[in-house]
Amino acid sequence: MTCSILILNGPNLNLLGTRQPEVYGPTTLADIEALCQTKAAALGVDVTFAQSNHEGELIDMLHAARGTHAGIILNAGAYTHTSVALMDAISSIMVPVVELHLSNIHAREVFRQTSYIAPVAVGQICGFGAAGYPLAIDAILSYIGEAK
Ligand code: CA2
Repeated sequence: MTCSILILNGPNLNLLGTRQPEVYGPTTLADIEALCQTKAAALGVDVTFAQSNHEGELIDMLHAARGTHAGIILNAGAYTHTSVALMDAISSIMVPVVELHLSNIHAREVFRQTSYIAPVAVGQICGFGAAGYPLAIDAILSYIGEAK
């Protein structure tokens, strides 16, 4: 069966490429999805790409990943720094999660240096801009043993 990966993006990431390019780069979320689909096709895996500005919807999508996706790449946006609910959802689903950020959250404001996702993720990639997404696909596939 083809390995399926969920790439989940949180609040405000739908605005990528339209504002603050000095922080998040010029690439739009649609460009990033295209990058991920190209990478996935080259590796022979399926990628489902999604974005929501709503915490509960992100939690619903994490729950729905059980039995559907072999791994998850999560850029939880600002919920990274606030959401015990997302942390609990990840703990409960038994699907490995790679935490991803465009920016290097450790080199930014102090409040961004705390992640509620990190303790329940298998690892974190941050600071590489849009290029972090294909890196995260390699990372999650390596973790689940599907590395090509
Ligand atoms: O670096 C990342 O990927 C972040 O997850 C992005 C979040 C931020 O709150 C995290 O601390 C780090 C913010 C995404 C907001 O994206 C925008 C894009 C264009 C214009 C405004 C916001």
